[in-house]
Amino acid sequence: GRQRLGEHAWVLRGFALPDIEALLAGVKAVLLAAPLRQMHTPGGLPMSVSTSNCGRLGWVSDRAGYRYVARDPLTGRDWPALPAAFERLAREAAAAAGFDGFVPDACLINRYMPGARMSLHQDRNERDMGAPIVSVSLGMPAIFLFGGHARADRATRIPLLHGDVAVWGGVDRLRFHGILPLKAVPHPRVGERRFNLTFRRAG
Ligand code: MD3
Ligand code: FE
Repeated sequence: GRQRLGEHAWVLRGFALPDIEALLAGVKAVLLAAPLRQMHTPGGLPMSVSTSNCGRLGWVSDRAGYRYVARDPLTGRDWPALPAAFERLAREAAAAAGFDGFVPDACLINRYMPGARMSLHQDRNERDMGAPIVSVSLGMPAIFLFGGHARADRATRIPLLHGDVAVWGGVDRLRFHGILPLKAVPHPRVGERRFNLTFRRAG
């Protein structure tokens, strides 16, 4: 089913389930070439989430700020290419939410262990704010915070489960959002972790 969160924000329940094995194989291959690492905020604090990227551009954060770069600073090489299953899923999910022609050039992989969280923030480092963001949840469940356009706006709590895909664009693209600290509820296939893939048009 398709659950509407905002004018241009949708959760597609279980949309990725038919492709789960291809997606997990893609995550495994990408993380072999571009290992997970803990980024630091521009303020110098380590994030509780570990990250990597695939696609032409990858999101990084350090004392110099948040930005997209073509090379992995850890290996000095280009980020691994987007696996075909990633690109197709992102395009099909965007179309199902009314965004035809979405071609992502960046995929951020976030890995949450129990207790990891992401505090309320906006995604404003992408050049093309007309393109949506597509997010795929794999593994342990999480509670997503869907806020408004000001940090102080009340946030709605939305569970995101293994296989759910969320799509955000248009007027909802700059909403504040976050993830509550994860509970340790081992997933039968993925174990005690959650992966979130976010597909963007960054360049
Ligand atoms: C709503 N990741 O990487 S994805 C991020 O589950 C991020 O790892 C979270 O926020 C995660 O920046 C949430 C869902 C998401 C992504 C972008 C959004 C929701 C959004 C942009 C605007 C509004
Ligand atoms: Fe975000």
